[in-house]
Amino acid sequence: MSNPMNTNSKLKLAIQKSGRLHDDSVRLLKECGIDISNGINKLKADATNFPIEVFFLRDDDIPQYVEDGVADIGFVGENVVFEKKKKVVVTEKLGFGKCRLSMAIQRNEQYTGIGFLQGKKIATSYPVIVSDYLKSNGVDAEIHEISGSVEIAPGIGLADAICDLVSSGSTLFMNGLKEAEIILQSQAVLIKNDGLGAGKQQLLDRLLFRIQAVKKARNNKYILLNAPNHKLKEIIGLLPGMKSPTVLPLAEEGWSSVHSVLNENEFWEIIEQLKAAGAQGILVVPIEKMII
Ligand code: PRT
Ligand code: ZN
Repeated sequence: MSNPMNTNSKLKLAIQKSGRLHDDSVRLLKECGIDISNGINKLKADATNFPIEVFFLRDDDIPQYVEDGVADIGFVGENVVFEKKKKVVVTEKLGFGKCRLSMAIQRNEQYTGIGFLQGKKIATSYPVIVSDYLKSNGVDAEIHEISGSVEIAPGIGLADAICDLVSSGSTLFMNGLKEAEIILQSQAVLIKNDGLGAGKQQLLDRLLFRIQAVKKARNNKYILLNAPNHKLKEIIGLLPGMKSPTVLPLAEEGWSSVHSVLNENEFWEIIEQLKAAGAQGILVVPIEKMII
């Protein structure tokens, strides 16, 4: 039996030191019951209540550290994983850091399809993804790699188009650009080293179990409602639930309380149907963890 306090038996996790993914990465760990609150501003931190050691790194470096086994796993944008092409395994989508990598052109130009880019100059921080994309579409264009403020390139005459990450679209808008083509959708993912040993894999499975419970809970709501007994069958028919809903008699004769779980995507539609079917006193409660 290995000593659980031995560093080698700890799962080494790399997360972004600062930037857009940092807070959500720490929050996800916290929601998984893993506390690293003393470690902020350090290079690494130990969790107090799970055999995990957290490294704080630049997002661009995370795939390399995971490939080399310096870290066993990492939380990083899928866009970075595709760009770096390291030998790592994408294991789980984490549900935050959502964005898309898009081609954008000046607003006053008319986009005529991917052929528009033929012979043009494209500024980007993602030269590998962009070059693969152009190649697979049979387009020959010049790629200018720049590491930041890509959106200003067309305005200063450095490029005809850019390829950059977009979330709200306001950066493009403020720079007189418009989105022309989405190249990929991205979000933060958990990557793991390709040759993780059995002990580490066991720890990762425990962590993944928790992450999945947190993700499911985020996407679902607990719902309680009162229903007249003669409408129960119709109301229960509207509820997907985990198995069948819980039905309890109310003190008032002829009424029952119904408890179930609703997915966020179908939530409002089902609530409307429940009301129309005679449900009353509908309560919706967030779920902290969901294990099914
Ligand atoms: O210091 P370090 O190298 O670690 O960080 P970084 O500056 O390279 O990355 P950071 O913190 O900006 O982004 C980290 C990750 O967050 C990215 O790799 C993506 O996976 C994810 N992400 C999600 C985003 C965005 N959304 C995003 N909108 N990364 C960058 N942006 C930028 C984009 O480049 C553009 O400048 O935000 C601007 C566009 O945003 P909107 O809302 O105006 O469209
Ligand atoms: Zn970076």
